[in-house]
Amino acid sequence: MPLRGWVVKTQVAIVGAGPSGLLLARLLDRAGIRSVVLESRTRAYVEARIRAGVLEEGTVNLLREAGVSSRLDQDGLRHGGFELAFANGTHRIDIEALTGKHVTVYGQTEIQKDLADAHLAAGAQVQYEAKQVQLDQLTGTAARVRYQACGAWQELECDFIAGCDGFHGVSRQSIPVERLRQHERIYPFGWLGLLVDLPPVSKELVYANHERGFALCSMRSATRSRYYIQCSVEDQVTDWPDSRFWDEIRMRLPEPYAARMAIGPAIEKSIAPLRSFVTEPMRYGRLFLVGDAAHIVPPTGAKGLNLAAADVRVLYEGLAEFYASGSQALLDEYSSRALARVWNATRFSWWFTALTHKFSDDAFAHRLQLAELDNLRHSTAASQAFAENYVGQL
Ligand code: RFL
Ligand code: PHB
Repeated sequence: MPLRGWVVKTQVAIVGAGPSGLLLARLLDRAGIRSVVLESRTRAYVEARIRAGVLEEGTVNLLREAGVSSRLDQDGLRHGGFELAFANGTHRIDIEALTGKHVTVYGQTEIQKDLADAHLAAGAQVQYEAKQVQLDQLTGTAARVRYQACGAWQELECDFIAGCDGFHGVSRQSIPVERLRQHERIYPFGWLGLLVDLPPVSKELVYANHERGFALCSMRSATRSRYYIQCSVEDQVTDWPDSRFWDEIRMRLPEPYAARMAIGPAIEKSIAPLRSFVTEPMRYGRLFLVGDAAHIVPPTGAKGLNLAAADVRVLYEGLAEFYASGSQALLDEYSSRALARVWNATRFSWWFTALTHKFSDDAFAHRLQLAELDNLRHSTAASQAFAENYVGQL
């Protein structure tokens, strides 16, 4: 039976040290608001996960406000457009000309390291390997968080809990089911991702619609490429030796791209299922759900991390106002403000996935996709709507 430790008082308990948890912790710390971050995994595990790569301007601005952008400002790649590949050709969406905005390519793993380094440098800590996290008294006068660390039970008493613990975390599950509405779409395929230390096939991202399935050419730097192909949900990584991956992705790209693609041994390969998922509301008493704990979008629109950062901004503004003036007005608006953006990104990610992926062998459905893609060549209005959604709202 583990020993029982002291009860520690803090203002905000943050569950999860992914990008949303650490970003919130940095912003609160700079505003003089005390927090404790609990993470169930080790720092090395959290930093090894290869995930997002495309940041909206609003996300970059928030990372700047949090004081963690020096490497991002130096190494982030500014992208003013991307390519759509279909019917053996390409069409460029010039997001900069269409919206006046751009996106930044910078890996989530790097953001994760920048945030953790900045947190440590500020003298703050993350409790890694916190086990059996339990949330309690969420509608009482103070919330409680119990967890095991270093062989003992620990307890936090706090004003608020930020549930930043991702889709499989404990926070959402701590809310009585009858108090939540959950909306879900599971897609009948996954993404097989491969990371390789070779220059990307193109200076910009290439999203490909092909009758064999979707493919995406992305990157992390001028010498590191990130590629994805649509695969079956039943597939295992072992079904996809590197040679099969390279053969398949080249078949799904227009000839000139396939011909010049540099191929080599993968340094990481993984399969992610695709889902759309939204929880409403995103608050229960003193608990606020943030990022993937509240919502998941398919990665096609590159919105997951950007939505997580947008939630953090709204929650941070509410907490800052509360601790400055005692007013809960902004905190009371957290769920509705966050959900407006979440539903728009859910709509866009679903639409972009439907436009580019193979759902069945139905040739009619594929012809409709090609007609909609072709319409982007001719319609500035359609291209502009696409570009506005891709760069996101500020
Ligand atoms: P995370 O990153 O899942 O972090 C949650 C953290 O909580 C910890 N945890 C717990 N801690 C304590 N107690 C518990 N009981 C806990 N349970 C879990 C976990 O260990 C973890 O450290 O959620 P967060 O912070 O909300 O961040 C969300 C983003 O990670 C996610 O939305 C993006 O990665 C999604 N995503 C993309 N987003 C973009 O904006 N642009 C992209 O280009 C993009 N590409 C992607 C993606 C996600 C992908 N996969 C693998 C799902 C590409 C892929 C392939
Ligand atoms: C990535 O580089 O991981 C990436 C880029 C764009 C997307 C999704 C993922 O739409």
